Amino acid sequence: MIKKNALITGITGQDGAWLAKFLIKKGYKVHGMIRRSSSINTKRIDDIFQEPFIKNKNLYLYYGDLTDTSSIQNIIIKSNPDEIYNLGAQSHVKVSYETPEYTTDVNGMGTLRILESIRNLKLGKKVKFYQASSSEMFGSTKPPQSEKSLFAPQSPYAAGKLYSYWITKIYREAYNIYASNGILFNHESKFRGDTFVTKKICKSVAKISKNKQKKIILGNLYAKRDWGDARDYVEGVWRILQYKKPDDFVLSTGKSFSVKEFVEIAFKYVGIKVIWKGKGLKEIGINSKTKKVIVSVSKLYFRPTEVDFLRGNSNKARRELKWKNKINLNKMISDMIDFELNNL
Ligand code: NAP
Ligand code: F7E
Repeated sequence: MIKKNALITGITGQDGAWLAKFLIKKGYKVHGMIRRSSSINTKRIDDIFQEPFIKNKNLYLYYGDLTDTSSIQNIIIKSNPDEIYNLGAQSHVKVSYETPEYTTDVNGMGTLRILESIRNLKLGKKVKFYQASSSEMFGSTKPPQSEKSLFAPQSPYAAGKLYSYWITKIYREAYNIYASNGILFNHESKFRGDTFVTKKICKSVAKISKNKQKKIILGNLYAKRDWGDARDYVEGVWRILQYKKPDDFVLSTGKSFSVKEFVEIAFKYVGIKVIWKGKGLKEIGINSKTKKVIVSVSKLYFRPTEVDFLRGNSNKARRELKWKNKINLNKMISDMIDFELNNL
């Protein structure tokens, strides 16, 4: 049987790594775009890495960048993909305020560059394209947010993603390209980047429980997010490209928790109960047994504009794709903390 070729941008990131492993298990040949970095950035895919000269390889890596059209075209030609998953992005919302132009170039124009390459190379009939759209595009729109909700982006990150969402739809309709958006709500795992709130909390909780760190300093404790597990979500991403026609789908759990509730669940897992005192920047979390301060708040981690409340409605994906999330929040958090404890 001829193996399908999948090209993944962002293969070194959280979702790229999980998706690559998932597709290889499904029998795909996976091709990934990686960026040159002064320090090695492939740790999440080291377990599936294969030397360049081995026979019957199922993982191929190419240097490229979403800001570099020629590299995108060359990688598409070399990898001859049946499916392209565009997961590459400057994905940190807070950082997008500090690098708005770069973030827009990668997250917005990067998508256009791939779609234009598909069009110029006349691959419209052959290749399926997936765009990693985000619940951040809903911004201040009231929950639950679904495919039918209004978009009201609140950050340069979200605005760039919204451009990509629309250009994906436009190329689908204008040029008859199989191009779909997955509008994914937050999803986490042991592979999450260190500066996202869930990873930061789980890593700190593990260290605090072993007396290797005193406290966690956080920003807005009251933002609510619909957190799912990345392992479930990459399966949904694949299902989106197996659907009978190109379309847009929300993937979410339908449950929402505040950052503060996440902190409480994480500490509970290592046997620590948090008692809260104070308000605003003076709010602190205290270890009920030792009476030591283990959580505090700093304005350093607040954003110029915040998305207060995200909770998705993924009925369409559940009905049409037969997708469901299997890993609940407690299991996801305990897996993330166990990973950090093992690392200590
Ligand atoms: P991530 O861990 O930050 O990974 C981002 C990936 O993009 C990394 O491989 C990174 O490479 C690569 N990248 C960054 N800039 C690039 C550039 N200029 N050219 C080529 N590649 C570049 O993000 P993630 O959590 O896996 O998310 C995957 C995608 O889904 C992103 O597009 C994100 O915006 C979107 N999304 C994520 C979530 C979520 O909750 N995780 C929800 C909705 C949408 P390096 O390793 O070299 O930095
Ligand atoms: O923040 C609050 C922060 O950075 C979550 C990306 O994958 O999901 C992610 O974006 C919430 C926000 O993720 C800290 O203000 C409090 O309200 O983990 P985060 P995000 O901004 O929701 C979406 C769907 C994406 O598409 C993005 O690519 O937590 N928060 N204190 C904090 N956040 C961080 N990072 N650090 C804190 O100390």
